[in-house]
Amino acid sequence: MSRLLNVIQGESVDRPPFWFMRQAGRYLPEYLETRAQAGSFLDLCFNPKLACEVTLQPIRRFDMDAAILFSDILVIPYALGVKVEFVKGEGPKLQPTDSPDAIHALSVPAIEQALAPVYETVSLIRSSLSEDKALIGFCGAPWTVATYMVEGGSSRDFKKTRTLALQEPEAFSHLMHVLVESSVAHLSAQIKAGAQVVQIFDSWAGILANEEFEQWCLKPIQAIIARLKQLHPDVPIIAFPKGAGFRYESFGVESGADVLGCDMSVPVDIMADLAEDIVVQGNIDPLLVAYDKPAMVRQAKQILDAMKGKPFIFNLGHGFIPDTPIDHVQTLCQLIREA
Ligand code: 1CP
Repeated sequence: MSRLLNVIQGESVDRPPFWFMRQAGRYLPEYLETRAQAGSFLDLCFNPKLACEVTLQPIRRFDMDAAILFSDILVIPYALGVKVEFVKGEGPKLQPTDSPDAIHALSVPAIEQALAPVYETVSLIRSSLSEDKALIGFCGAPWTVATYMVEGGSSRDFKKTRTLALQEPEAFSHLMHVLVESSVAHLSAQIKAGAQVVQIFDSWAGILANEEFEQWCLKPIQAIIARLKQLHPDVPIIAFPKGAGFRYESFGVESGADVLGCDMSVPVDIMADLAEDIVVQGNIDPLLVAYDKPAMVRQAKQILDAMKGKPFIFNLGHGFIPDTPIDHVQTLCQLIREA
């Protein structure tokens, strides 16, 4: 069994398990090579052999305790029939779903068929991965996926999405319903194919106003978790409500998640307190890992020190950025191994 699963199940471990968000990706030369072979980014996501290869690349180099399926949160809109493209240097571009008519035209798709290559990738990874590594599946939280669908891509202020939720609550609720159902089906299919843990990424939870947070971040995630717990009671769930700030504590307890993913705004003493109630994952600043090795070492030691003996998974506060030097990652892994 893997250290990651052991910690989640409350067993003692020799050192904290670790993996990193965006551990596969553009900071690795071998990723760039496979990426160039694959064609478009979505071609890579839907090519089981190549997607399995890029999932395993960081494990070969750094020997983390877990692999995360190589895919993207935007395969859900794709499965819903939305046109999704990844434009070089510009990020994702989607055909906007920004009117009540466009939203009501959406229905929950037959995910297992629509995303069959993803589940084939999961089983290929599981059969290639050693027993002591956990395989993590994932999806985006409904709120975060909805922002990409409504805005038609990344956004600076998310004004269209927040306004739509405010002015067209019925249509927006339908969109969230479709995303909750699709996410349950998608995570469940990943689990059936071999994922042993799943993470729900709410990357844009932090832009919600106080009244909106409960409705559009907490409740949809609670609904997904409650349904998954019925279907797969033994599969642990990590929830990552990025930017949730002072709401982290109540979210941890109320969401029903097994593990609470902390972003880099959460102070280390607060993480230590949170770990009294739930397994905590986090939260070194990926910018330090990329650009300031001495500060990275200091912060890693602080985190390891404060979380020693507690139910804790070492990770970043958000994903690696493409500039991250490989030797900094190696140093970080070494520090964690020696903890
Ligand atoms: O090769 C490339 O140029 C594409 C870069 C890239 C990569 C490597 C994208 C485009 N997605 C991914 C993979 C990815 N995305 C993983 C793989 C597993 C791993 O972590 O190693 C995961 C878990 C995601 C999840 C994802 N995609 C999130 C949630 C996590 C986060 O970073 O907040 C989000 C918001 C996306 C959307 C997305 N995908 C890609 C881009 C450029 C974006 C937009 C980000 C933005 O709006 O700022």
